[in-house]
Amino acid sequence: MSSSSWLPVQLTSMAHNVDLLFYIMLGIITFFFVLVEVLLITFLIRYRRSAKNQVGVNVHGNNVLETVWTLIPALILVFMGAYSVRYVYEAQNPPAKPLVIEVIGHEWFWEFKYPNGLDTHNDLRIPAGQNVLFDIHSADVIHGFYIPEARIQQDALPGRITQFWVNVDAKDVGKQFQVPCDQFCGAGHPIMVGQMTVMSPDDFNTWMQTELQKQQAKS
Ligand SMILES: [Cu+2]
Repeated sequence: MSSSSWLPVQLTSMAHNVDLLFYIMLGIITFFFVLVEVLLITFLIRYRRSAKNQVGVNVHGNNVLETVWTLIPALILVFMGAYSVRYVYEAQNPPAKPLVIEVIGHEWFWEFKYPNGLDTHNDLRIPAGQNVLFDIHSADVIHGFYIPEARIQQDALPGRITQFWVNVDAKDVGKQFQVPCDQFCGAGHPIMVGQMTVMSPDDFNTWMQTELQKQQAKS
């Protein structure tokens, strides 16, 4: 997966798709911005008031022109909307048999609950090459669970579960990423950052078991 200097690395195929969508939109927007500015400046100079041209032409409108410049933007917006919605559904509907990790927002930390009962604070670990589904909610106020490298965010709401899933490539094993809260949630919001570590599936299972034993020994 490629990366660029001005966006975070692309951790998943979803990140790749989101960036592609972003660049397509940026391209369309840049094209029309330049077109409009060039025409504006050209017309300003060409039709400015001059000695032989003191009074402007009284124009009452042009139905064909107005229909065209309404229809073209409308079609572009419909295209961008349809293109975006596809990815929203894709992000929220995981492929078969995902590993489910429960994500709970607290003032001001992230709690992660793993399938074997292990419970961590701000320490998120995921196995590479597996579909990992996050079941996200909040114990108090609204938080935002955000993985910048996956280009994906869901609000953590009290009393309601939101979801998204990721599948991280095996080449990213050992890498760590920050998982910040991206909804302002009170005085401790800036320090509400979890750490996500990508592990090999074997290491992940071993880690889950050992941590659970440590946790049980303590209680
Ligand atoms: Cu928060």
